[in-house]
Amino acid sequence: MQRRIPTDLILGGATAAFQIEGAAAEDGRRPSIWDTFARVPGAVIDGHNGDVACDHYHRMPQDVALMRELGLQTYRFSTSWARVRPEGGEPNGAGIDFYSRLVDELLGAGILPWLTLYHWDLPQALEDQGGWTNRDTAHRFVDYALTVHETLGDRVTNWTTMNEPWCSSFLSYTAGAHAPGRQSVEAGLQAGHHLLLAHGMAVTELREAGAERLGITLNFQPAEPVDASSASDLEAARRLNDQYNRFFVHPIMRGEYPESLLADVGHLGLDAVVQPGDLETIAAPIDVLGVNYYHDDVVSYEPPAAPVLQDAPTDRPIASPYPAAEGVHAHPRELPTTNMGWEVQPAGLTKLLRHLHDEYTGEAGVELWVTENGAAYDDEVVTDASTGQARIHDVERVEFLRAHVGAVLDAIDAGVPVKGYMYWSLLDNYEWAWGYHKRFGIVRVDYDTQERTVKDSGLELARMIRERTL
Ligand code: GBH
Repeated sequence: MQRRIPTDLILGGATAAFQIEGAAAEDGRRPSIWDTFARVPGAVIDGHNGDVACDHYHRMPQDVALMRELGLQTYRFSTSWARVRPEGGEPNGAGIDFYSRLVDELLGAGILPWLTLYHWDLPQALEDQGGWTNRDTAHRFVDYALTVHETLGDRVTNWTTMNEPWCSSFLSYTAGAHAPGRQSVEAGLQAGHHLLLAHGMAVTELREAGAERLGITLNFQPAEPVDASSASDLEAARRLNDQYNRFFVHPIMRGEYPESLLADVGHLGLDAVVQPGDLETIAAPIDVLGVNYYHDDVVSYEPPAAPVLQDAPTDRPIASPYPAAEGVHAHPRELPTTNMGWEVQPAGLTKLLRHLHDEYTGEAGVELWVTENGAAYDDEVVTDASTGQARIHDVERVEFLRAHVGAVLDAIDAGVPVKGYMYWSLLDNYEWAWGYHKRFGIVRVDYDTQERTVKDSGLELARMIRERTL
């Protein structure tokens, strides 16, 4: 049966600065922690780095023209702190100018700019002073946010402080899987709290500076017990949900860390880092909660500790990102998986949106937007016999996209007013520790020629936007 896509559901695509821009040393940009990390032997598969990436920095007008051709309604991108305040200190006009031109191009193409200030690329100079374990970094973040707002505030209405602070803290400072590659439970907890603080302070200051709509994007990976009658399985799901899914949303929406979470990790370094007034700052009212959803999990508790990150890209040892939940073990289900090994479970998205609406955003009047959802597949380029043109029949991604937009429609039908859906990603790009090996794009990038080819999934998203049907 054909379904209608409501006209007020905004559809688009997402990217992030480090993953697409390249031009790592141009116009005053200085290294970020990802430039450094990519050069640590074994940190990133095949030592891939972001020096060139999709060369978007030089091809931005063409890329926006492509978005216009697809009819995207919104484009979610991030600004690079290492361009705007290269050492974390003085602003750099040339760096800011790039985003000013990008915003002009987008507005000229009738595309709503959706700006994220921090998508993991901390200036290395700030990491050298402790990075997110240092409370001062939160203040530097506010300086940076205000600089971007000064230039773009007249044209950008949607401001997202952070993308997935769980990744910038626990995956980066505790597991060591992401930059800066530290492996300390205490550092992860400090980073988590300081990211929250930076978010709250920036929301307050940006609001005062006149920013219209403010929010944050969080990643959710809801956990359910393998056996709901098993006390240890229930406890496993509870721990994972606290540490992964509630660590950020709960203080932002409720002004406190969940008590059960504090019981797990408070004594490991979280209690020590929270100062009076912090939680009030963190709970500064927001307008939008961005939801990134890839998959959910079914878990059990199995001592001795089983590693949670089983799909590490290299041989470099990676620690558990879940302090006090090391024995939590995810169980594969009978579900199709993507090229990342992630299970495809669209129903989990509907459930998550309903949960967030009921638990947090509904009564607070905070809008829900799906700011990321997507899949990596091994795409094959074929040549169309009649036209001689390159084609990418990414059947699985088309299915993935359709199923997840359908899951959003299910949530809307259930009374959750979801406002938008951004597919991750517009372009194939630098997939962090997996380098260029994983392709999430609805547009293929040939990394030898930098040629872009719209995949069937891109054509399908364009069709959905045009015809408003699923
Ligand atoms: C997003 O992160 C990022 O925002 C984006 O930059 C990235 O390119 C995109 O997704 C695709 O990866 O089950 O223990 O192995 C995704 C967040 C966090 C989702 C880790 C999968 C697996 C943890 N990811 N999670 S585990």
